[in-house]
Amino acid sequence: MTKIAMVYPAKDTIHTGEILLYCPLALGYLATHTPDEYKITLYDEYAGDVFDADNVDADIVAVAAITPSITRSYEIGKKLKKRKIKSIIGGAHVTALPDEALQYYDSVCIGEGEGPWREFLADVEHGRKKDKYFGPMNVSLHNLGIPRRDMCHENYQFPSVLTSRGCPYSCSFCYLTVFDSRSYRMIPHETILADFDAVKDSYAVILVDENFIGYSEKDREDRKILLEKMIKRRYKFMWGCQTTTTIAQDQELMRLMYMAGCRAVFVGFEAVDEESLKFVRKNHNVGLDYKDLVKKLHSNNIAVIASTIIGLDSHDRYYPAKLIKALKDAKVDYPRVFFATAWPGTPFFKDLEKEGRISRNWDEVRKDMPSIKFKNFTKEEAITARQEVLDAFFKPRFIIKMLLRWIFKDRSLIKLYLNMMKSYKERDRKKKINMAA
Ligand code: B12
Ligand code: SF4
Repeated sequence: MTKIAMVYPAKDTIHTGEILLYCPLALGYLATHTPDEYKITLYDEYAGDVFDADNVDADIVAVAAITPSITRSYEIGKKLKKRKIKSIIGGAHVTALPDEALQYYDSVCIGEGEGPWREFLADVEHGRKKDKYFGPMNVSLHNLGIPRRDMCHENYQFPSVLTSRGCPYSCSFCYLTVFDSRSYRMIPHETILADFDAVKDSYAVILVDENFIGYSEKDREDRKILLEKMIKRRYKFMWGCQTTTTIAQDQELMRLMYMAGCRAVFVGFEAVDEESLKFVRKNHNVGLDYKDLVKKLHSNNIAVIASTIIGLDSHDRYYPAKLIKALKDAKVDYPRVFFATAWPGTPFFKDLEKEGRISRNWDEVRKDMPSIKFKNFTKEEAITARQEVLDAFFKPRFIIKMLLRWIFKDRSLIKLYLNMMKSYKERDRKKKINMAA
């Protein structure tokens, strides 16, 4: 029997035993598209596994990598090449930089993985190999199937589910822009429902679609039908998803989302001024009234997590105060503040590269660390600016205000919050026991 090792590498395994929120799905989908005669073993280093490339007993190794784990991925690839173990790597980073990856791996998957993976396995079987396997992001998802759930490490707190793929927009900073012909496609309802059935005992589920509601009236009508089917099935879990700001235009959609269990949406605000929005090509947010958007979601009992960026060229030292005010005025429940980050292959990366402002120290290219040369901030100033925004929200007064907002409306989010606190305590207890041992 051919043995396959599937790996999510991580720079370090410091997350061992920690609460990890939601699981990645790439390898779960590839496992579904692997014929039965292969034996698959999962190594998720982010969740605490250690992949020992020097000694692993495998015929094929498949690696799913993101930018901050790429150095570790290449370290693994080097060892596999030495041992002549067949290897392939995929994900956004290597889709942008396939030739970099080919220095360490036999093959690289550019784009969506299921088709290329099947092709790669067939090639290995016939003693052939291609350097680059292409997976266009416009193929039908009718035969996608559901991801193998045993490929989701038990350390993750919540399962992820995907109900659609792709996004036709081109925000300049977005990692997805490296995928060619990335059309928005919905997964067939019966497949999604089978996937929901597989995770239905979870307390909460995270939908990792780029945008759950789609991009047209037709997409939204499809979503409504899906939501009605979910309501009929009476799932008990609550869920959250990512969505664009257009959600507020559709009252019926928000109502059905709540009825189907949605309690929070992660919305890409990105910026609160027109210049920045135009700079990142987030044109659909220009002129938008964030207060009205949040009000409409709140009136449907859906909480709002606002994703924002700090450190764009249009941001000066007054921007943090402006951002705090706008987010507070809008009454967002939870802000996420990320540093402007240049993911390889994106328009933002290409522009900054010409100006010598990007970092190729991939370990540090992540959204919670400054990695580019900002126009108006030093790295230290950018860190202070981000902290200023976070401090404005994560103080007891704000948290109590936010909790009070929900206590009389819908308590499921508060329950989730308490549930997570319980898990964190359990984690600390386990850590103490481990340390004592
Ligand atoms: C789940 C998730 C997590 C989880 C799990 C992380 C983990 N174990 O790696 C949590 C919440 C813990 C997390 C954390 C972080 N994440 Co995260 N996360 C995601 C998320 C939301 C979903 C990933 C997913 O399952 N997608 C669905 C699958 C099906 O798509 P896919 O991964 O692209 O895989 C397809 C193809 O790329 C290809 N493919 C991928 N791998 C392979 C391998 C082979 C062999 C083949 C053939 C094909 C192939 O085929 C797959 C199927 O078609 C994505 C955003 C998104 N919507 O994708 C961000 C994302 C992957 N995360 C990202 C980042 C930056 C992080 C953090 C570093 C955040 C930070 N602080 O900056 C941390 C640290 C992660 C780490 N490993 O060190 C970035 C990566 C950007 C990049 N260029 O690499 C993303 C894209 C979000 C973003 N827009 O910034 N994350
Ligand atoms: S940021 Fe969101 S809307 Fe913009 S291209 Fe990426 S997925 Fe699409």
